[in-house]
Amino acid sequence: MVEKRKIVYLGMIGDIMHPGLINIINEGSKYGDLMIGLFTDKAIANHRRLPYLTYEQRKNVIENIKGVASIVPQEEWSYVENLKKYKPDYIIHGDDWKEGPDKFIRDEVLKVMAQQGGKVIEIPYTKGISTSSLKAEIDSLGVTPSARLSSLHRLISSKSIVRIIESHNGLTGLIAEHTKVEINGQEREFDGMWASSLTDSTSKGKPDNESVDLTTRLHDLNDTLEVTTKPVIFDGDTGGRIEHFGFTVRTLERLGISAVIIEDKVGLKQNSLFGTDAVQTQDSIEGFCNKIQAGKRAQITQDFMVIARCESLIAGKSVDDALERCHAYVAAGADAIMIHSKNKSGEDIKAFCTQFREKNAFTPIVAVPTTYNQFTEEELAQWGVNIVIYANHLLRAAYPAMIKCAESILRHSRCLEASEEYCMPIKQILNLIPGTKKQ
Ligand code: SPV
Ligand code: MG
Repeated sequence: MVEKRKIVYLGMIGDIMHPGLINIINEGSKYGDLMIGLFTDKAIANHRRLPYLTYEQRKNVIENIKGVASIVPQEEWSYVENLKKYKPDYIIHGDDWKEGPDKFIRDEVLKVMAQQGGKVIEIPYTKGISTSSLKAEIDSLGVTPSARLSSLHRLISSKSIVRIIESHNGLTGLIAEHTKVEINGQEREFDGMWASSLTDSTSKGKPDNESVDLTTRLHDLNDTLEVTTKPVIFDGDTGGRIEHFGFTVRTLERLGISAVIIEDKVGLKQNSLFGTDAVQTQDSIEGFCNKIQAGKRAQITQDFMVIARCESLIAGKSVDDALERCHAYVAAGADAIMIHSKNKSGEDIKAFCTQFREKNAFTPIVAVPTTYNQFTEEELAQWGVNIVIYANHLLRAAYPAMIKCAESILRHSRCLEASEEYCMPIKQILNLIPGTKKQ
């Protein structure tokens, strides 16, 4: 009787191939038929930045590597589901998972393999080359406008909720790009940036009423683009005159911006969070649909998104009014909708999302929980929200800190106290910006 060949399982992202990975493939294939568990974008998205290549592109590369017998999708970051499904005789992995954020993954694997009578093979980590060091080098080159532009679409389809934070200059761009926390062994970071009209205007000492013109805002957005690779959603205010909106869309696409959000208001725009305290006029459904269509007609890439923002709840109108408008905006071609409210309870947003989803299962919903900030991303995702925007927090955090520092200098007629209490050390600021120091 011919003995059945053993199955050897190797989990892989397979985005950047290098000799260390080829070494594991070679070693693994010595034990039997090597089955690659190829991580899907969805499996990766909550733990790491999305790969440069799509799943299909990665699959195409890996199935052509000598020693690979088969490829199966690994839909979760955890190996457990696939190990139970395919019951491999061996699993092979680099020994670098013994420490750091992947340690809990290893513990799970050891347990399941022991239960199923399989073996875990750990291959010494190949020194001097790793995916993360190659990735850091690629990232330091930046990103092309088209790769940045299309990345928002991929994030929406692979994450339960996409996490966006405002950036109004290069420094806040760096914060949005690089800030990470580790929670229960998982890395968490922001997925992209919001070019907010409120923070763009406020940081110039101007009101948020479209008095800072588009050219100026785009010029300054370049500072964020220069130092980041993540997608940007542009706050397009009302979108301006219908005749101008198509030009705005083309300009944004050329810069590699992924989406513009325009709000259904006309006339002098004021910030939404004034609610009914400011005179603000909503556009007619027909008028706003025409503007959406003008934007969609103008775009030249496939992936750029025109997102329609509904201000009914801000204007004190009903959830039904918002629903009627948003369904019409989607029918006119909006790629996503943003529903806004300044109500602290969040009940109106929850009711809107739930009812919107009854009729429309897929069109992405964007929420800006500035006032109803008690809800977690997980809760918003349960309501049906796909993108959460933290719209003004970096600027709101910086301003009070700067005021305290300025007051302290005035109070003490010197800067000793301010430096000690409110300032980062000089050494830290000198080294804050990557590439400052000459080697
Ligand atoms: C912005 O950030 O400029 C926005 C969101 O449009 S809000 O300020 O809440 O209107
Ligand atoms: Mg705005």
